[in-house]
Amino acid sequence: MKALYISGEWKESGTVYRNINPSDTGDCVDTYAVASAADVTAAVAAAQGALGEWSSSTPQQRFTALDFIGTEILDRKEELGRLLAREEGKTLPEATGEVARAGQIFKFFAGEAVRNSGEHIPSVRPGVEVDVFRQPIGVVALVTPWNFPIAIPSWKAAPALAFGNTVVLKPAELTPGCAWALAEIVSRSGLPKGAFNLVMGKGSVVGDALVRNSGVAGVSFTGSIEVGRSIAKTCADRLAKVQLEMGGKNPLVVLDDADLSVAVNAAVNGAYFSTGQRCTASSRLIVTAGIHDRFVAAIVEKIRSLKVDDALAPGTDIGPVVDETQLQKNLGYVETGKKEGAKLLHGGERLKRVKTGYYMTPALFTETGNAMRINREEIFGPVASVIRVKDYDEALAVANDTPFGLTSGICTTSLKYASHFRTHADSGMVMINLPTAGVDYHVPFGGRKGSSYGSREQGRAAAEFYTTVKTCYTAP
Ligand code: UN1
Repeated sequence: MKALYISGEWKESGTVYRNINPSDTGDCVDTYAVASAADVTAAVAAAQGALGEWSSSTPQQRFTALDFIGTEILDRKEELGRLLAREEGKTLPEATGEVARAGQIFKFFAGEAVRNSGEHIPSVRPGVEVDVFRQPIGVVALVTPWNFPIAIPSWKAAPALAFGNTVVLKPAELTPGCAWALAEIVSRSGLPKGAFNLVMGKGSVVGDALVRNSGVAGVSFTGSIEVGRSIAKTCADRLAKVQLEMGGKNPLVVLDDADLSVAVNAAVNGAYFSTGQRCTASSRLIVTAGIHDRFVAAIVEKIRSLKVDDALAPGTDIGPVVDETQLQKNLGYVETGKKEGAKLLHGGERLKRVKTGYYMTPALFTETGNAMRINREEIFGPVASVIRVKDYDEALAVANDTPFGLTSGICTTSLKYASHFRTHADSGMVMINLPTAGVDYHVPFGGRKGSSYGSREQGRAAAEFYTTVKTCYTAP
């Protein structure tokens, strides 16, 4: 059994979770301890206990610990990539890439720990000096999803620790393996006991107890909009800081003047890679009339060439869906789309492979309207829709007509349209001639409207959430 990590000790539990490989349901990756409410209380108390020591650590100590973690993750990226692909189902190259990104995130925030500077500002009053600096907020709860099981815990934990906070991590129930591996590396990084704690289990039990704990000063959450909304309410009640990254219904606009192969590659990558299980996925392909038929023909040809199979098998392009519940949800949306009058041009069926797993063919709908449920609700699977529009103006209006606003993309060779789109797209991130998914680790990440709440993650913007500003007046 892989244990919980609380106050620098490994703690087993009477209840265990069996981590099943979605590519091969006969393969149990390992068993993981499930935390009780008392474990959550103990983890928060441990994090509070470590706060004095870690918040007063030197930038060099923080750099050394985070750099150690980043180096080990990078050194073990093949092995951890296999674990990730095995527990979550993204392909081995995607999984290894995600692990590398996690390592780079720790390296980046190791640097940020030593660059944590403030400002010296002359006062408007004579003889007074003003200094502005950042301090940690306290104990932070990190509640993370299954689709990026090492990158997201890393992009929350690394800045949290870099700025002197202490951490309780609650990874998704479905993917405890990568979080446990991360905790094991952290346990050898020289952090004080209790500075980083791992509690595993269900969001509705373990996550809920964590978010409600009055010792938690801030909650950073990535997951569904429903859960995000309820976490925000709980945090508002006790005035805790909160940062939410939720869904997307990201548009990729393809204009008549686009380079067809650039557009098709961006659309296929954005819509189907990682089995479409990315909040940054391109699920609405908004295509102008002059290129529509050529684009549809080319994308279908490309989708047909994609190999759906075991995430660990060489040559697999698309791994399985994460579990049966998500697979049923995806297939349900395929039915919904058909009932709404969309044309299912390709895929959308359950697939059998040598090993029993949660496989489905990537689905493409055409002749869809933006008001259809398949174009309004986040599906979180390999299902995309083409929406035909007459021109750029209509494309922009449709792109922005959504309750979400995480990423948006445009494929065009026109500087005029690219530049207009990046100003007017109502989203936190805009991609030009690139997939809407797949972001850098050193720049801000986040969205607008129903996609995000609170300040941005990653890059230097991460300091906004993980620190609180102090303004200090001195009359020497
Ligand atoms: C990416 O597209 O590289 O949960 C990152 C998600 C996002 C991360 C996407 N928070 O899908």
